[in-house]
Amino acid sequence: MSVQIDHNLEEIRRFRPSPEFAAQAVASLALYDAAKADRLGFWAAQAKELLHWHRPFTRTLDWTNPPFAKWFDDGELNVAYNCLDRHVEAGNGNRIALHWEGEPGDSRDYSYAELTAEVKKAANLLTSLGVSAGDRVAIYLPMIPEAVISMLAVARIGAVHSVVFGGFSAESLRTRIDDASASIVITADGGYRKGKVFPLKTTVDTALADGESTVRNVLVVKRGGNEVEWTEGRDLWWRDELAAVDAEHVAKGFPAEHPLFILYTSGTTGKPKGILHTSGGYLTQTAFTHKNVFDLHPEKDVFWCTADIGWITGHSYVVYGPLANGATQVLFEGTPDSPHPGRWWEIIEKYKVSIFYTAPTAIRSFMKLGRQIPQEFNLRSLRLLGSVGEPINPEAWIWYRHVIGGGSIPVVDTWWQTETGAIMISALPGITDLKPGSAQTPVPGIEIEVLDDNGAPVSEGGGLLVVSEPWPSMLRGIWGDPERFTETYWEKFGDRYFAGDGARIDEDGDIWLLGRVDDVMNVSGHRLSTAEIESSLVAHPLTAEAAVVGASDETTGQAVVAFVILKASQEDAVSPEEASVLLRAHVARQIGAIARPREVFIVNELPKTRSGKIMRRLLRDLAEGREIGDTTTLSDASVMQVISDKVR
Ligand code: 6R9
Repeated sequence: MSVQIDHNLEEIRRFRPSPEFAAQAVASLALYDAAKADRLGFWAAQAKELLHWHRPFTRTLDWTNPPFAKWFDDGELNVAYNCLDRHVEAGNGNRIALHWEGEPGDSRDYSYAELTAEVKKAANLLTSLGVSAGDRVAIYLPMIPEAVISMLAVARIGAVHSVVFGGFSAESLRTRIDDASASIVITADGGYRKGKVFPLKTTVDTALADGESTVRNVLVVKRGGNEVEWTEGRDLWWRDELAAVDAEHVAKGFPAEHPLFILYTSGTTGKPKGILHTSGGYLTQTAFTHKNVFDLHPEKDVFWCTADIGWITGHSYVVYGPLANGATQVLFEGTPDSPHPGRWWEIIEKYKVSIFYTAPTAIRSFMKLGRQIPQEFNLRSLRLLGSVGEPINPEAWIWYRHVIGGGSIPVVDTWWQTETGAIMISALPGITDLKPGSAQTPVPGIEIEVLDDNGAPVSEGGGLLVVSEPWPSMLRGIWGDPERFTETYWEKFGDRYFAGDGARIDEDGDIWLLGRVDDVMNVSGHRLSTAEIESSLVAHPLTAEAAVVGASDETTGQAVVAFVILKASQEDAVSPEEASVLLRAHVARQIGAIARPREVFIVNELPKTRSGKIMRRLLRDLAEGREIGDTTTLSDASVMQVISDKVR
C-alpha cells in the first residue's frame, strides 16, 4: 500500500466547542444514540422528517441482493418539489435561495418563489422537447443560475442529468454524452473566467461534429455574448424557448429508487466511471448532513460552497442539500483571484456569508499570498468553516480557523466521495472536540472500519477505509457496467464497500485519511486517473511510451508529472523542451486543463519490473526530489540512474 500524504502524526491540538456555539447547535449527541440503537429506524425517521413524500414508504432498506441496495423503495417523492415548491407552500417563497454573483461583478438574486417558477418553465420546455422520465440530459454550463435551474428541471420530470464540468474538453464531453446516450445538451454560448469569455457552445459543436450522436437538441443559454455557430433544427436559445412554454407545472412523485443523476469520475483504468445516484436515499443523506454538519439555521444563515456544480460537491452541497433544507446561499461564477486576490473575501463580506465550505488546495494558495489580503475584509459574519476534497494539513486547518474564521469558530473536515453521495465522516460542530488534520468521526448512521488487506480490523497504524453497512446516498451502480461496479468496490471485502483510501484510527477512535491507495491522483481536490492521462499521452504521434505519477505539490496537493519516451523516428524532429510543451498542451486539449501535467520529462527508458510493470513508486520519488527507493525488483537497476540524470 502506498500512502502518499504525510500527516503530522505528532498533531495533538484539540479544540473544544465554545459554550455559545454548543448552546445553539442543530446537531446533538442524541443523534448518535438514536442511530446506534436502531440504525435503519434512524434513517427512516430522517427521511420522514426532512423530506416530503408523495407516497410514504413502509420499507427502509432492502439489502437482499448486495451490493445493489434499495432505500425507502416503496415510497414516492419528487426531488425538485422537495427543493422548491414545498418551501413556497410553507410561506418561505420570499426567502432568497440564490445570491448569484457573476465573474464580471454582475449579480442576481432568486427567491424560492422565483426559482420555483423558473424550474417549472424549464421542466415544461424539456417535456416539449420530448424528454421523459429516465431520459438522460447532459449539462455543460458555467456557474450561472441556469445550471441549478436545469438540474432541478431535469429532476422534476424524472429525467437523469449528467453534468459535465465546463473545463472538460470536447472529447471528454463526447465520451460522456455517448456513454449515457444523452438526447439533449444544455450549454451556454460562453462563460467568464479571469476576465475573459471562454467558449462552451463551440466545444459542444466540436464534440458533436464527428459521426451520429444521440443528441437531438442543444439548448443554449446566453451568457458570454460571444459569437456562436448555429445548427438549424438542433440548436435552440434557452430564453426564447422558455418564453413560449406554460408557466405552470405540477410535480409528480417518482419511486425513491428512480435515477436522479449520473456523474463521471476517474477510476484506476482509463475510462471514467458514470456513478449513478437515485432519489430518496440521496436526498435524505444530503439534507441530513447539510443540516447537521453545517449547523444550518435556514432562516438566518447564508451558506457558500465554492465547488463547481460539475463535481459531486456542487451537486450535493450547492444544489440538493441546501435547497432541500430551504437554505439561502451564494453561487459564484468566477475564480478566487480575479480580478483581485481578495475576491472571495469580498463576496463573504457582501453577502454576510455565515457558513463557508471549500477545499484545502484553495486554503493553501491563500496561505501563500498572506493574511493581509483576507484581513482587508470584514469576515465577522462567518461562524462555521468546512473543508473537503483531500486531507487538510494541520497548518492549513489552523490558518483557516484563525485568519478566515477569526480564531474561535469550528472547522469541520468532511470526508466523502462521488460514490458516497454525501458526507460520511466529519465532526459535528458544537458537539465534537475538533482535531486539526483528522476527519474524525463517522456521521450518525454511518459505519466505517479500517481493515488490513485480509479484512481484519487494524487498531494501530494504517489500513484501508471501508464502509461496512449500506447507507442511503450510496451509489447504486456504474452506468451501463454492473460488473465494474462489483469489481471496483465490493470484491475486496465482500459486502463491505472499499473506498480506495488509506486511513488510520487513533487512540480516541478518530479517523485520519492518508490519501488514495490506487492509481487515482488528487489534484486540487479533483480526481484524475494516471491511466487516463497516460493513454492521452500515448495517443500523441510523438509518444512511444508514457508513465504518469501524482507528485506532492505544496498548493494543489498533488500534481501530474509525466515521463515520456519519444518514438525513435521523432527524436530528431523536436527538442525535448518542445516535445514537453506540445505534450502538456495536448493533454489539456484532450482531457481538460486540470489534467495538464505540471512537468513532462522526456526520458529514454522507464523503470520496469521483470514482469514489465512500470514502477511508478520510483518515478514518484524522483518527481518529489526524494532519494530513490528500493530498486531491486527492476529488470535493469541502472535505469533509474539514467532517468534521474535526465531529470535533475
Ligand atoms: C467529495 C469529493 C473523493 C476522494 C476520496 C479521498 C479524497 C475527499 C477528503 C478526502 C481526505 C477529506 N477526499 N475529502 N481525503 N480528507 N476530507 O471530493 O469527492 O471528487 O469523488 O473525491 O477525495 O481520496 O476518495 P471525489
